[in-house]
Amino acid sequence: MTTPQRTALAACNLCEAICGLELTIEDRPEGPKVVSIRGNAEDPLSRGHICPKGVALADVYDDPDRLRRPVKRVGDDWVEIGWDEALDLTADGLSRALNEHGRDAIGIYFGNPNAHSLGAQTHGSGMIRSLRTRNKFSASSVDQIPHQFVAWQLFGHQLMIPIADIDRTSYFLVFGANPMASNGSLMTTPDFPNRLRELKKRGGRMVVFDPRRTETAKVADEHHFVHPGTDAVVLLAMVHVLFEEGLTTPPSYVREIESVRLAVADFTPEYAAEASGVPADVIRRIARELAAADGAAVYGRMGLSTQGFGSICQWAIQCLNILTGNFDKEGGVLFTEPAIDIVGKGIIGRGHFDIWRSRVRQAPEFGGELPVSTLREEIETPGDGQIRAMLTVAGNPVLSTPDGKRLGDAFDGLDFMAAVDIYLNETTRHADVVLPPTTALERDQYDLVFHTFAVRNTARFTPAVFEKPEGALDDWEIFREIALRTAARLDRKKPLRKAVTERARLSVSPRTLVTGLLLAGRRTTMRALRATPAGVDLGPLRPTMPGRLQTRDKLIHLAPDQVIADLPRLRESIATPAGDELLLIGRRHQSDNNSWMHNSVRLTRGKPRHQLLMHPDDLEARGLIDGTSVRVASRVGTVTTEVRATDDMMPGVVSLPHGYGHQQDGVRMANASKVAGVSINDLTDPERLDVSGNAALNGVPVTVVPV
Ligand SMILES: Nc1nc2c(c(=O)[nH]1)N[C@H]1C(S)=C(S)[C@@H](COP(=O)(O)OP(=O)(O)OC[C@H]3O[C@@H](n4cnc5c(=O)[nH]c(N)nc54)[C@H](O)[C@@H]3O)O[C@H]1N2
Ligand SMILES: Nc1nc2c(c(=O)[nH]1)N[C@H]1C(S)=C(S)[C@@H](COP(=O)(O)OP(=O)(O)OC[C@H]3O[C@@H](n4cnc5c(=O)[nH]c(N)nc54)[C@H](O)[C@@H]3O)O[C@H]1N2
Ligand code: SF4
Ligand SMILES: [Mo]
Repeated sequence: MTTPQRTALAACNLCEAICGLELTIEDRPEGPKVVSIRGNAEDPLSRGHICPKGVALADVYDDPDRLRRPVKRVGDDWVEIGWDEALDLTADGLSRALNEHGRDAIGIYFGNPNAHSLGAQTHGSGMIRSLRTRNKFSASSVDQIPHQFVAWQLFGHQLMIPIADIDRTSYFLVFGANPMASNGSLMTTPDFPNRLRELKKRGGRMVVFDPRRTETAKVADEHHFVHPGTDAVVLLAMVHVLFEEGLTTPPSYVREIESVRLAVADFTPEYAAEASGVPADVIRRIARELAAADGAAVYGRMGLSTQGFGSICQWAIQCLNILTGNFDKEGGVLFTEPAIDIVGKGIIGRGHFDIWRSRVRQAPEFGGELPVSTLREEIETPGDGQIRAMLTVAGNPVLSTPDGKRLGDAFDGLDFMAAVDIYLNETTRHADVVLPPTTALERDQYDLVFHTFAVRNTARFTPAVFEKPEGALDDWEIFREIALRTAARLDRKKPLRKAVTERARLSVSPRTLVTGLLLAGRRTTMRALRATPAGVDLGPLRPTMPGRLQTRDKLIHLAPDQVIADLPRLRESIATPAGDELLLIGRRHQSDNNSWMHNSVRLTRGKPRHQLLMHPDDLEARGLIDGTSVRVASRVGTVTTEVRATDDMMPGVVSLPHGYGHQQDGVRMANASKVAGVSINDLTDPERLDVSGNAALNGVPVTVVPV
């Protein structure tokens, strides 16, 4: 007898592409089983796209390693406990730190999957605020803070990030991004391969700058190697050429153009060529092509934002878009008009900078967060304001932030640590209690974040595919309970009436909130979205300037002080010779998902991909042999791993993926021994920061020697 099958629509929450999926489900006696997953061709944004990770979404749901009930640490063991006990333990630990040591005694780290969960978006910031601390950290400062820092200064809001109009552009200039593997970031572009094919069919071109000949570089019309960390001078030299050759056509609402001209005056193509390895004539030609193209978009991502000059890079990119007349133009870069407008409606604040600083290093906050590179010293350095208790939510900073392993050691010195997470991993294993929420298929999803960064305006509400298992909690319910139970234990209790309104506010479900926000936005309704579960198409990106600008005078001031002031540091860094060290950069693979999908057997099958990639000439110069073990050392640490020779690497540059280096001790991962590799973040350096406070994960000087 065959088990009856049914289909259900789901939204993939594993990367920024937010693909629509169609699941085939068998309702077996022991419970529902997803038997296959494919892309939903009806989805107006993802158009049927799916990648290997999307297929593995069901593995998370089924994974025996995944936590389904809270656990607490008893000696070296983990014991399952009930929710009440777990939430009380958490509130006890957090409130004790607050009561005994003051408001900054709690440290909070929010990881990447929070951006992909509706409940985390609607209720996360409420919980964080209730804990009052200034010691707030997140994965943003190992990721995209330079984009936000520049958007805040140029456009008046940290999330006003111009999106490349990939579906209509005729010239796509890409620095330090690998959308063929990542499916785009701060540019939600599901089905990038087909979108690129269409671009080429229109006669368009893609040009890529990357120190590795990546999957994206290989399908580009043109690829140029660039020395890690020197993109800023290449971009500024392109701006220089625009002025030199009279190619600037900025819109009327842009000011301070003369200041930009002066700032880039000595960044000549010849100077840039010497620093970056990109020939001066290439820099000149591309600047001219940008100005001449009928719709060109300049885009730079992780390779640019996580280097020492991420903010200068992101600023220079916007200068190129704006000065060539490609800003707010079809085929250039445009702002989205999402059905729920988190920018225009002020749901997320504009941003601010340096209103306070970290206690030990005096690093400025951005948007209320401190650089995660300063977290360890805030835990380890005694004194007023020292972090005594930690709460991590959907993050694995031991593998994902600089000098991560030592951060893990620091966690062991805390009075208390709680983690909201679905796995016992390198980070959560240091906690006293772990609280696992429901996962993607068990909760409603509306993407508040990534519709804002998508290459087309669409809206989609996906109800939970599976009912919440008996006794399980969604992340927003966990946040509500942590907030309320901790508040109830504080020495100076809030008046009761306030606690009641607080409970009421935190008890409104994400679905209800979305319904209200859609009404206010007037572009579509929950009813319409329920009737069209594949998603509603709201059309291509449109010009919205200057009306949508969030700057107070509705003008763009193109020469922001905080970025211009960093130019001397750039010049100095270029003057310093690199010696005979190699520069380490990161990479992503299509079948890896930051640090957390390695429990999936289907994603970890096949050839190992953890190796250090190195150019054959660099191997030879060191007497190294392809495939053997090497010792890689930086200022911060040393790791031993295998080296793989490939001329896809620029000579002088080596690459390791992040999210590897799983610890077998205390981590629940049946697959752990099958996933080789080391953590790149045992080499990256918490002292290397961009002016925005973002970590400079790329371009780390290392030496490589035989073992
Ligand atoms: N060297 C180097 N370092 C990097 C990068 C790099 O390119 N190079 N990339 C950086 C970038 S861009 C990012 S975004 C960060 C990511 O850094 P993090 O956000 O710190 O780490 P993730 O690997 O995304 O870990 C996600 C965690 O969330 C848990 N999780 C998954 N789903 C859920 C859920 O629904 N709810 C809850 N509560 N938990 C869940 C997983 O078990 C895992 O522990 O890494 C950064 N680190
Ligand atoms: N399959 C998969 N997809 C993902 C993720 C994943 O883990 N796996 N993670 C998601 C997340 S959280 C993010 S933030 C996005 C990131 O999306 P992308 O930014 O597209 O992804 P990366 O692979 O980090 O690309 C960075 C590129 O920069 C290059 N690079 C390094 N240093 C430099 C430099 O100094 N200059 C230049 N020009 N290039 C440099 C690297 O070689 C690499 O090709 O991907 C998302 N999508
Ligand atoms: S590209 Fe893959 S991981 Fe990203 S949303 Fe689509 S299916 Fe999920
Ligand atoms: Mo990221």
